[in-house]
Amino acid sequence: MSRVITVGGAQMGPIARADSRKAVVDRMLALLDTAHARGCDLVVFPELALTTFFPRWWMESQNEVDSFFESEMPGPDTQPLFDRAREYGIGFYLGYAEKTVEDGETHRYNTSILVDKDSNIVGRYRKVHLPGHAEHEPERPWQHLEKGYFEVGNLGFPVWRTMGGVMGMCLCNDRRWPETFRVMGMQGVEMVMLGYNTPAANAVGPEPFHVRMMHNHITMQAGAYQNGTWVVGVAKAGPEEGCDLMGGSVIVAPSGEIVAQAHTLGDELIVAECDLDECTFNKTTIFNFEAHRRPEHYKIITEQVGAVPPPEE
Ligand code: CDV
Repeated sequence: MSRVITVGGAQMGPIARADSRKAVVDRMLALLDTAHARGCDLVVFPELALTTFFPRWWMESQNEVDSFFESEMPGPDTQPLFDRAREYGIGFYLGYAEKTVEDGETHRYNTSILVDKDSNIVGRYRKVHLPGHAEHEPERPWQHLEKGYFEVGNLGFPVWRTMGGVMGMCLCNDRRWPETFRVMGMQGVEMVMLGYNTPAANAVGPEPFHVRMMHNHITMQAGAYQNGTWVVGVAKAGPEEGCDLMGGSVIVAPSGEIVAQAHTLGDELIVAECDLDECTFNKTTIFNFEAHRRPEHYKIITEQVGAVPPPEE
């Protein structure tokens, strides 16, 4: 049986702070229409796809922060997305800010869900590597308050057997950490989906755009190659409320090669036919974990957080 999944990376251009959920969902529906016309089985939307990237503002009012969160999924604004996707028989990945009550306590996560072709939510991931800072840092050109507005995800990096393959998810900054991909690789992942919001410039120091874009791509290419998996990385792009987001969405083959790449900073669908059987070559040769891994030498990775150089002479 064929294990080819036609995947659409639904890059999104800027979302203004004042944009309604309906306006954003209408754009996503248009991307779904294009995906349907191009024969997609699965569409990947960005991180925090339903709103502007709100952690760039310091907000003192929790009510104001909460206006960017969803407390139900699907809710009235997002139901059309689920309905249209089911009509087309398309699964999707969606990043959004999740507000949830667990054991009587309210929690807020930077979340993605995986929705199958029947519009059932089959997977949920909560971002583990939250970048930025928790307090207001007025000297920055823009804030990055993910550590203030979200809790660290509590679900680890699970994978799900669905849509004919082994599917995994992560979000933005997670892609920079090889542990993200390896933990999913250890569960046989065949496609990792991730959305991101990455500024074109570094807020805290000089870093050329081309270097930042290289980091964006090499991390995903390395994750793909070193674990023998497809990686679908999808950006929010373009000038958003005074912050330029880099774009550069890609679909990466298990070889590490980029097979599709966005060329705009707007709403754009990139498409690739992803044969999950292509994962087998790396997984059974150079990265045959069973044959070659040496976990007895890796303990420091899970037992220690920061780097500890040897004492100076
Ligand atoms: N949304 C993010 O996680 N953004 C981060 C920061 C560091 C820009 C990123 O890794 O792209």
